[in-house]
Amino acid sequence: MAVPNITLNDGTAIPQLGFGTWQVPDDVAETSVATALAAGYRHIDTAAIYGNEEGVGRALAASGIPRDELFVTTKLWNDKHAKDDARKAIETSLTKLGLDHVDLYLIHWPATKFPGLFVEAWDAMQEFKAEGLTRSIGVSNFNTEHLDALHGATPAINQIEMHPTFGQHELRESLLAAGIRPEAWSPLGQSKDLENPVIAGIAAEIGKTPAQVIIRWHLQLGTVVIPKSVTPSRITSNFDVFDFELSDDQVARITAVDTGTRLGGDPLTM
Ligand code: 1BO
Repeated sequence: MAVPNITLNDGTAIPQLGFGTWQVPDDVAETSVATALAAGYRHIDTAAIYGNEEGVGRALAASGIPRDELFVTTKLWNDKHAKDDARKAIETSLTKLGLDHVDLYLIHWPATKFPGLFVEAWDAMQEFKAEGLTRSIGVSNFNTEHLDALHGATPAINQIEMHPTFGQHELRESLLAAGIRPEAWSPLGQSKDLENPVIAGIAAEIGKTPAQVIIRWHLQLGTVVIPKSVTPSRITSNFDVFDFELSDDQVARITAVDTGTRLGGDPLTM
């Protein structure tokens, strides 16, 4: 079954399920992205700081999939928020990816070491969009105060850490209300949430894997989700989530496992 597209606030369509590549080395990214594309994924997420844009680019090129059928995201790193640095950064990312544009360019973190400079980065990103270097622009790891600092701008996406034990439900709902699409990184809680008894129980009830249950939960909450794996069978099974639905009760039981425990970096210090 086809991955549903979500229309972002600027009219761009994004496949709701994508393939994440955080912590995947360049050579492994090439083979993993090739496996993902063969399995049917068309949305690939990388970042300059991941150090794997070249591997991702090689896999995209080798796939022979037409560019307009792919959705590629990359991200601007924290020490490149000044306008000229941001321009060099997107140009470098495009060269490494072997593309003339990406589909989504994100400010990776608010970068508290450089207070407020993300506003300058945001202005630069608007230029990149106008010039066609990226189709959409957004942010990652922004809380509501960071978003407010953008003076009424509405990024297309806010990609944040989100998984059952760290659901960020208040932020997720406020993003949806503002027309900013939430996107989940570490959507499986770095595999720790797979062991959660509620999730394992629902998986057993319906004959799906815990990862499939969690991915389905994200999809049903309206989140864009980018699970990562380097294991071919898991890459494939994580994509196989469109032939079943969780009941409202199952969604609510998963939502209730939230402990508010963050696994990755904190936007207030990164
Ligand atoms: C430092 C990277 C977090 C996920 O993009």
